[in-house]
Amino acid sequence: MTNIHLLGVPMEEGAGRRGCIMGPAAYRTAGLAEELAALGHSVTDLGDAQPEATGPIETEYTHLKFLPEVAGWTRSLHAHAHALSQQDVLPIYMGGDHALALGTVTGHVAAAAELGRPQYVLWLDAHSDFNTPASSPSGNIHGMPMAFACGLGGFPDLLGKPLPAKLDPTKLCMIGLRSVDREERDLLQSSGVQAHDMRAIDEHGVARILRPFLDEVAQSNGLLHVSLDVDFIEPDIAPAVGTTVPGGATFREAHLIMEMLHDTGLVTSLDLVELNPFLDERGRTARLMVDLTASLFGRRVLDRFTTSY
Ligand code: Z70
Ligand code: MN
Ligand code: MN
Ligand code: MN
Repeated sequence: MTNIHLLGVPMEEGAGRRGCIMGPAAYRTAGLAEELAALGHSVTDLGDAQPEATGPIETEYTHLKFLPEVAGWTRSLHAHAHALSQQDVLPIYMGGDHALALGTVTGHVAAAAELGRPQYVLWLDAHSDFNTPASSPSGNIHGMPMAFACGLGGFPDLLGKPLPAKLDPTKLCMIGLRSVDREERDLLQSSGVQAHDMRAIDEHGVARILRPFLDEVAQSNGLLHVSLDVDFIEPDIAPAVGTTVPGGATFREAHLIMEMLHDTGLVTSLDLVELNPFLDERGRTARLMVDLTASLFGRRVLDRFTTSY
């Protein structure tokens, strides 16, 4: 039994189009809390977070969109994540666009550093979201959170203070990549991120990619934050997302990852991001995200006492 705390993050300013603000309401309507409770967990819905008020944020990068709004969310979510990590709870951040990870990931990294434990991040996304303000072609800040968390240069004062601790890029594993900008790719590869594109899934399967990373987290007594972007999944089955990229993870690949994560018991926090209910078809994407979350929290077909066939 896990003590799960749900926190709504109705933000959309990091994304290129509107609608993610409705994400938390869609997860509630799709029954996320009820499904997790039905699996035997204790579930508390904390309601929705609010952004901090900020003044104008200085930067030479004038193409950054909604910078004061995103900074307000980053400061608020960093504080929420830091505080939640000091309770005996597993937070689920119901987004909201992926810029929310500017706050959630940096808050968990800061808390892990205080504990003296390594913080790992599993990033399930079509995009690496590893742009810096200088490399970003769009100015959409949801394309940048992992570069920010790893301490790359050029960012304005999003957090209202220096980063308390940087995410070690070698402890960041990305699976599902199929849309990475040119300069972003150079940053990603020179930083040493464990980046896996869709070709890697085709050649090896998700289990062979994920297992060594989970083994590493376990062996180093690490904490594990999972950040699940809707566009990780094939858009034919998960259409409610602003940036659809064909060739995504299948229903079965996505569920297998969730089941493997559950079996390890390693996950300590979770983002559900980029759901845009305005673009959904009769709630199917919201329901799929709820079902995937249920797999991560123990829903299964058969109990497995052995992994060898
Ligand atoms: C592009 C950019 C992005 C999500 C789109 C796209 C980033 N690399 N991230 N959708 N979730 O604008 O930086
Ligand atoms: Mn993303
Ligand atoms: Mn602290
Ligand atoms: Mn994405």
